[in-house]
Amino acid sequence: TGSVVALGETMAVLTPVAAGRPAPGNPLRAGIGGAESNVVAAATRLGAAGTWIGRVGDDDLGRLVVRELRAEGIKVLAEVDPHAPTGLMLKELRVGRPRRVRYYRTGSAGSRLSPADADRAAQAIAEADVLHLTGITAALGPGPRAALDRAIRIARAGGTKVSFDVNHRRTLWPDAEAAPVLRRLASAADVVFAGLDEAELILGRPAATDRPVTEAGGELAALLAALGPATAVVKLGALGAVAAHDGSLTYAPGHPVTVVDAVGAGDAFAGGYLTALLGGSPSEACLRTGNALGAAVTATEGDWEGLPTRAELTDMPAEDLGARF
Ligand code: KDG
Repeated sequence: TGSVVALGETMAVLTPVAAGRPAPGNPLRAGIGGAESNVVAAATRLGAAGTWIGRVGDDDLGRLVVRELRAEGIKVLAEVDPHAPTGLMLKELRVGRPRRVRYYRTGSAGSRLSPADADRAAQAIAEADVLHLTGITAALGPGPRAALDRAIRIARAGGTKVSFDVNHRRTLWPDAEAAPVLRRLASAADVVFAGLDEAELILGRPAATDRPVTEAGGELAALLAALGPATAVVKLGALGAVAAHDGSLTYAPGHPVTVVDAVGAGDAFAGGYLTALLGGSPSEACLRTGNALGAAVTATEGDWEGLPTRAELTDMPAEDLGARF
């Protein structure tokens, strides 16, 4: 059912075992996370062939990243950088507040991505059905930004579709600097994913407030598609998502779940959507698969660990998801 390759930074993630600050009595659990590899993990669990291209340090955290991704059946094309450490992310688990992340990634191996990283993986990019990229890589600096451009060029030459998730990270760069770069990358993609606020940012206009958010989101999706992508998806969180595709709009509602950890939900959505798209599913089924995966990850701890396998997804009809978690 198709193949997905992604290029980006994957970091080690430290999560306090219990809610509250890290403390001697509240140890940190080590895991991994990265928007691009989260998407590949989602696709791989649904049966697609997945490849991750990135850089890690010559350290235990880098080995953790590589091992975890390989354990998921993902092909890892990682350059081990002897001059920079693997990036790190700390999850803040405060009682009664949504999960937040704090980055320790300045000067990390992943932030030293460059066009050479795309070149060394050129064959994997050219042979895949979809290349998935995100705005996080663009936020990491000029080298990673150039890596995105090179990867897109290789994909184009090889007939590989380009998927781009805006994934704007305000803690990495300000809106004014990000907007034109994200807009350019979205325009170059075949499939683009954006949250409502991200669509507003790159389109430079607010969503209409005088009609239901599903309609306002549909308008922004159509405007995003007008930038160039054949498919533009605007995610509406718990309300679901709307896609502009081939000149028509499709909406699929989300699933009410108890929120445990919403980080990674957008990646799960994108991975689900892309895998369904590769399987030839119509727009509405792609949205439903995306919504189901987003709900599963939201209802479980971790950025990607709660992703369902194909069998689990089949076992839990989308309509039942809300009741099951
Ligand atoms: O999309 C979820 C990501 O936020 C997380 O897994 C880590 O890639 C990440 C980032 O840069 O925030």
